[in-house]
Amino acid sequence: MPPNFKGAVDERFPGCMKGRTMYVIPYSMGPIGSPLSKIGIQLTDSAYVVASMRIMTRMGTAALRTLGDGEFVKCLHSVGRPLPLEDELVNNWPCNPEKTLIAHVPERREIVSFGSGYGGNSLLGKKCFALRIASCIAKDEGWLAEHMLILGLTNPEGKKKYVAAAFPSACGKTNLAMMNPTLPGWRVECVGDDIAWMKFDSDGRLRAINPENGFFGVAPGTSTRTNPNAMHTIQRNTIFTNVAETSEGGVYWEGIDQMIPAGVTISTWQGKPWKPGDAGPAAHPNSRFCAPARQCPIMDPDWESPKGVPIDAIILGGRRPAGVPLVYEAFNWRHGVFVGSAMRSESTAAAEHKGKVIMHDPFAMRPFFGYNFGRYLEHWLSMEGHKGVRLPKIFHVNWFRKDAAGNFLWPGFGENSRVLDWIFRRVDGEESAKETPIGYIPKDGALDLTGLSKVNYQELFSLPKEFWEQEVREVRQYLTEQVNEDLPKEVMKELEALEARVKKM
Ligand SMILES: [Mn+2]
Repeated sequence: MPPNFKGAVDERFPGCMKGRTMYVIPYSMGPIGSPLSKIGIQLTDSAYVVASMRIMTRMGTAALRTLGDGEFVKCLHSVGRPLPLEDELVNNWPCNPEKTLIAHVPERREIVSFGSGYGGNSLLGKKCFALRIASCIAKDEGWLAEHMLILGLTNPEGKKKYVAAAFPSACGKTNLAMMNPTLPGWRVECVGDDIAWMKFDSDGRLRAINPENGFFGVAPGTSTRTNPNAMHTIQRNTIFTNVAETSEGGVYWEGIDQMIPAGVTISTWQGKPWKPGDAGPAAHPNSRFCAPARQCPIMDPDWESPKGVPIDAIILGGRRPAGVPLVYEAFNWRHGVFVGSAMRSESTAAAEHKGKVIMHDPFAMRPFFGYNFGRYLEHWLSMEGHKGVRLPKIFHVNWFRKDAAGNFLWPGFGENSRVLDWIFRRVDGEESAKETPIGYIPKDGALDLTGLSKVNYQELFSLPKEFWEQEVREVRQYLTEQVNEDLPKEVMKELEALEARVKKM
């Protein structure tokens, strides 16, 4: 812990809630009473936080009863704006940007958050607890706390498997978690859309729970076309943050794909008049819906099962416009851990003029690691050493490859069920793969493309040598610079093996 930490806390907190109500929130991450669940208690001076935590966690007396005299994660939050206000609020948000402090003390199981009302900084059960603190607890206790969705997948014969999947932001994670498959007879059911806590049970099966109780999703781009199940979920009991508002009291955002009825006007997230065609977005690009999971029409019957659901496959992915095929399967667990360490995704750079860049985001955990990334990789590798465990197969997908003209090569959304179908069959041991230098891909005809006319299969799965040479160089540079001497030698060996295979392409 930095020596000035106590000083920084003491400078901010005394008197910071003056004039406001302090709330005490006992809550459970995970179903109440599940051996995989954990309890937290948050203090906050924000009613917005209380209302949102009530949706996102199991809050109240039941959590307190389950806690008894047990251990809990201590969460302290203040917006940092005592009343009466000394200066005017910006955009109606009580916050204190000059003094914002978000700190985690894993060894004391403690979170301190000052000056921000932003979801990730103020709903402390979510990223702060369920990923950063929990990843440390998981390391100590031999399990995994991951930035992954969980879904149940049922084939036309009624056989069911569960998969967990990690994607960086802007890859359609919530859409995949709530997908309506286009492949006839298939069914997807949702266990969670953001976080998975996973632990091997006494039979050696990896069991996962969703520690959350709701969805805190990005609103823009959500529509009845892209995610009808999410649209159904947010019809009631939902908190919208920084979306635009209609004169009828409804909500509006970019990509909502709804006609604005005659006579209805729209005000932006900042309360200014707006009409289609106006400059600037109506809703903030990171505006959110916060809705109870139980309102999702395709929640899995076992989504609250205390023992969790058995995970057969782990899917990793990214937004890769070039070079990375639609799907490939890792050769084995160790190779899969390497694939996770090398995950990259296209994102909009923070500085507007830089445009789009391919960012490294290992396991989609880059902002959420609670401890040293090298140790994290070691922890993943160590799963192989657990006696009698059935390790899930690891896959990598890319829904976002483009052709030379900049058009997507794959239709995505419900059509992604075709990829899930192949993954399902691979997990069942079907001989439907062929080996390539980067992993196994579907052998010719193994991916069901029935009814899809315009897919350029060759281009979708092509592996340009120059691209992969460059990729290896960039991954090596990243791992060397970022992890350095903490990089497990097994991961470096996987990189070198990939380099050698690419050389022979
Ligand atoms: Mn997330």
